[in-house]
Amino acid sequence: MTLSDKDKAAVKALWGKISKSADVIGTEALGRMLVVYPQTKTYFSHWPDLSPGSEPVKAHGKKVMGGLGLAVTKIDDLKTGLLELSEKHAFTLRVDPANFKILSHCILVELATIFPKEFTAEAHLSYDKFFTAVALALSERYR
Ligand code: HNI
Repeated sequence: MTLSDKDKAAVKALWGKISKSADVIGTEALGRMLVVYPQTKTYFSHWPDLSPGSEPVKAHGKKVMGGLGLAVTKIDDLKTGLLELSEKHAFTLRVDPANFKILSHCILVELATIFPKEFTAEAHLSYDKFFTAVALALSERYR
């Protein structure tokens, strides 16, 4: 998956807005993932409360969006830029990479909900490609 210059520009342009609402988007997307795809709950069974909007969901949503913010700054070399995060998800957390697509989908749904005007089909396409590239970079250390 290669991001064109146009994709990169589209991702960066909308990220300006997204980053201002990152906490809300992260909380909502993570809460949505845990409800719609309950199999993802297994990774967070050590949390006291996995319900939408709970404190751990909020705190973790913030972390995930921080990781995506890092990815935006490393958009020209995601593999290197996300190597440490990949290492962590592969060896310490042992997250099945199939879940990256699931979370990406939930974030896309939130972007469409929160930014109905700005999240055009073109922006959707660029963000879909971006999340695919991020997922691939996060999977780098799995083999
Ligand atoms: Ni993920 C921890 C970023 C997808 C399960 N994750 C993190 C951290 C960041 C992060 C940042 C904090 C790391 C640290 O403490 O050093 N995760 C991301 C990003 C994506 C992603 C950018 C994809 C968009 N993670 C997923 C998915 C799952 C997942 C799809 C499982 C369904 N992540 C975890 C778990 C932790 C985690 C589990 C540790 C959380 C905790 O509280 O123990």
